[in-house]
Amino acid sequence: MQLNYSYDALEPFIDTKTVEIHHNRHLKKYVDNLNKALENSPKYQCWSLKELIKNSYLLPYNIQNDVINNAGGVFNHNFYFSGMTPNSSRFPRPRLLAAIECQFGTFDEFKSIFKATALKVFGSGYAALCVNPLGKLKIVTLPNQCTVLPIDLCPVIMIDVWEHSYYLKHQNMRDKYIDDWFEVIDWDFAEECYIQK
Ligand code: MN3
Repeated sequence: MQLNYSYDALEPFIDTKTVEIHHNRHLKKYVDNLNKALENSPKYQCWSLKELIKNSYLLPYNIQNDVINNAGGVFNHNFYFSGMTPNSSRFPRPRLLAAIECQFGTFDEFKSIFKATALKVFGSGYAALCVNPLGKLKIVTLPNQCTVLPIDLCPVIMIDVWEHSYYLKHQNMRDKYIDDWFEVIDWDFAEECYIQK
């Protein structure tokens, strides 16, 4: 997946080296490993990431785990990188904002609940604001490279809290990283995800 911003575009919030290594090495590794897992199973190579993740039980047993972990890694990273922009409005767009206010009170209250949730992820994983098929918002955490697809949710915003996402700049201060990530959220993308659900 190509980024639609340069590696240094998210400075000073997310540093150049972190974005470069995260995209060019971590995400690339998931892509390479997924291709490797599927190399002897050509009939599944045309399946989308969503199809692979949701229907992984249909795959040959010996590749199921590799496909779930690596397709999950690609799906989650694609969403994470697509959800950031150097031109953030720093505030949700109208329809998502209305839903956030309806469910959490104010944007600031939502932010503090989301932040507390992202801080509580133990070990490696993600925190996400999702929308369910009825349009209700839900904050969830995902361990490792699990995705929201099997629980029938659509991500709206999602933060990677694996240490490789922030350690070079923020070291052990995940809370500062979460604050900085809030400065680069692409709320136009989030609005689209919310509307399309
Ligand atoms: Mn990552």
